[in-house]
Amino acid sequence: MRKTIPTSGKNKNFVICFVLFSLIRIFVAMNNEEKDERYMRRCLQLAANGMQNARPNPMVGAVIVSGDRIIGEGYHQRYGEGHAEVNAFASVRAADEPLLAESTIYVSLEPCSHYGKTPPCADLIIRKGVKRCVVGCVDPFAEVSGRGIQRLRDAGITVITGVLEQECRWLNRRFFTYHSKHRPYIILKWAQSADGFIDKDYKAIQLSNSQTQIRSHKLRADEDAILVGHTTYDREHPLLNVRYWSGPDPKRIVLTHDRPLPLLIDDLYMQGIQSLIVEGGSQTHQSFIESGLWDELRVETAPLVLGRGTKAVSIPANARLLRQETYDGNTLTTYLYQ
Ligand code: AOF
Ligand code: ZN
Repeated sequence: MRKTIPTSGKNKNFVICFVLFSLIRIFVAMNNEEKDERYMRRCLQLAANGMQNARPNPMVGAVIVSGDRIIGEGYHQRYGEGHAEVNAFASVRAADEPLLAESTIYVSLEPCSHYGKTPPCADLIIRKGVKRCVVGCVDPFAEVSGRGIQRLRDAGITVITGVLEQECRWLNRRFFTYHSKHRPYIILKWAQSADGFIDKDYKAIQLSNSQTQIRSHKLRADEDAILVGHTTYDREHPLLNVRYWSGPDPKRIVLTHDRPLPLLIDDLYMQGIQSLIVEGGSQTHQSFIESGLWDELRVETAPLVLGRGTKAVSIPANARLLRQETYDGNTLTTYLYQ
């Protein structure tokens, strides 16, 4: 026989209140999460403006929010100059300064805790008296690496971490690879025919079109160094500079037998080079792949059948397709190491 527990009117009211209260809490939490992501997206948008000029520093964006209004925003514009947080605070109007005590600062990278070219941003945030800080990702730089977040918490600021973490790390993939793997971010890049040859009868042939050439030159302007094997160098004497885009030329490197790959990569690390494009040929690509020294593959495929020549390397089994784009008949496929 089933027993029923008698529920008094008071108890019923209590249960209803509890359920309502829990629902409101869930709703508020979901709303906060959505809001945090929205403002972190704005940080990422701002940060990306630092491409080219911020390096070797990371690209960082910061947004200061009071209620539902952005009262300040900024990004790290140029190496050696103010960090994102400094620029965001500087943009707050005098009339809005009193709102800082009730505000949240969003930053795509952990605020720094060290004296570099500029004083610690964590101290600035504490001095400005904001009550909450939302961080995209932890700074991998050994001098910071969690200390900025700790300093904010010790000062009684509520710190939320890991909002859009993957996107924040992806934006600074060169900086992250450099500081955590102690080597540059490596992009292997080549152009091939539809039947997988990188030249025609072992002689160089133009496979890119004018649109993909522009993209290649933008890539050169965005990365620190570019490398070719000695065979390609002797055969083609490539210029490897930026001509169809604007920006700095990458440092040019030729891979020779007298410098084994691990030594060369160590050397680039010591020189502070955070990213490297490897343009080939196939033997050079093969040695990078065999050593597991790559992060990204960029393959351009032209709609041509060549039949004979040097074969492009095969896409390794651990490559994950990221995207495919077509420019005037040529396909650009990007893969990531996984
Ligand atoms: C931040 N906000 O906007 C950036 C940070 O030599 P400095 O003073 O410019 O410091 C460079 C280091 O500061 C850099 O390696 C990285 O760890 C951090 N970058 N930190 O709080 C920023 N760009
Ligand atoms: Zn800083």
